[in-house]
Amino acid sequence: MHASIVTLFPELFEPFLRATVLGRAVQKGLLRVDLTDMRAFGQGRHRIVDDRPFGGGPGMVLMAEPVVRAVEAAREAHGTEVRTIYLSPQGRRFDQSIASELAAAPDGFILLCGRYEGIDERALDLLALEERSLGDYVLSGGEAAALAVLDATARLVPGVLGDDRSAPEDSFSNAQGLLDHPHYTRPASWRDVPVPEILLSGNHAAIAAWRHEVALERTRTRRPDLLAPGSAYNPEPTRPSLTDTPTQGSAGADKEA
Ligand code: 9WO
Repeated sequence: MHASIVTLFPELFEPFLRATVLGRAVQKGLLRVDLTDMRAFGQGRHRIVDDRPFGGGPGMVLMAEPVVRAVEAAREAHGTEVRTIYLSPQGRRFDQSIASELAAAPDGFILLCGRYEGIDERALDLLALEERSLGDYVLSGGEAAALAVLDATARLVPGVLGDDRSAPEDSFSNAQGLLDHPHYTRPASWRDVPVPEILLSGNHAAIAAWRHEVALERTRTRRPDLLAPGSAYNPEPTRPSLTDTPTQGSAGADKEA
């Protein structure tokens, strides 16, 4: 996986890449992370990258020119089709399926981190950026979101996690689109609270069924949106088109993947 981060704070990424499983993945050659310092593309002796907003209002706006030149520089290390994501609360949601796509993208991907009040809209248009949000909250910049995207994608690359099974089995990657089941470890009784008895039974089929049931129940109560029609758990059947030639036994078989 090849990721580039375009940011005014490249130094924020270095300790994270050194201290976590991502650092070992870089060492192993499974992961390449390029950092592009937007400041290097700023104007004048002071490398200025921001200016006051037209129309007034508080704060500063990142100028189009340094942003475009920084992203274009980052793009040179990727293929021409490289997916470039601007992390902002105005974006459509980033989710596990996008993480999987990015982890497997042959040209890699670029993450653009904004600061201040945002980026001049003309830069976003010119670069044909894909704007993505991690959730409905405002940060002081895109860097914390970029770290989350890097972490979510890198752990999907085969060999990055110690145990090959760890990634597919947790929430959302469990293919069923359900929340994870609860976890327990020793001691079997802790402060007088026992572990659910079935987990000590050794009956692996019964344990799998119990985990699925509990996962489904907590998804129902905590995240009913994940079970709604059209979700991964409950895919919308595609309507057969009137122009399709009917084939025997195919009714309802053409669900979305
Ligand atoms: C500031 C703001 C204030 C009032 C109402 C809406 C507002 N939006 C912003 C804003 O988007 N500020 C940004 C700070 C500019 C670009 C980088 N910043 C950022 C990225 N904050 N939060 C994110 C982010 C990215 C991905 N997922 C969640 C939040």
